[in-house]
Amino acid sequence: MATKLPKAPAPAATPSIQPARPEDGQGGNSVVLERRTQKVKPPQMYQVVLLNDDYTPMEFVVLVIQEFFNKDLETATQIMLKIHLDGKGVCGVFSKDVAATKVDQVTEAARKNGHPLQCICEPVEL
Ligand code: TYC
Repeated sequence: MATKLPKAPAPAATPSIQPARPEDGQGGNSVVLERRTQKVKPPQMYQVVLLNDDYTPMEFVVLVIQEFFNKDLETATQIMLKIHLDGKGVCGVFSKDVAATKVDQVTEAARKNGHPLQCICEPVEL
């Protein structure tokens, strides 16, 4: 049975044989690397946002921000107060999967403790 060789990775730029241009100053063929425009874009990122409400205790929101978004007490308190005053605030920016997991974790912790705290994720505008 014939064994398959692994495929070599595609080159970033494909050399092509071009006829020599007069300004090359050489008679033979020259190898030209074609430039390709970069096709790989950075992935869309998502911000996890907490919404204000009138019932969730401030202390609980601070704990949630510390626990799930790895913020120290001072930063968590600042974010909580921003949410309290502005109606919402960003707790962190993540890939889509991680952001969705944070939303689930925060929502579950809030419901388990009987709080109506709302957590959403939204794409980060470029
Ligand atoms: N507004 C709440 C209160 O006065 C505190 C609060 C802050 C609730 C942030 C939710 O995302 C929130 N107890």
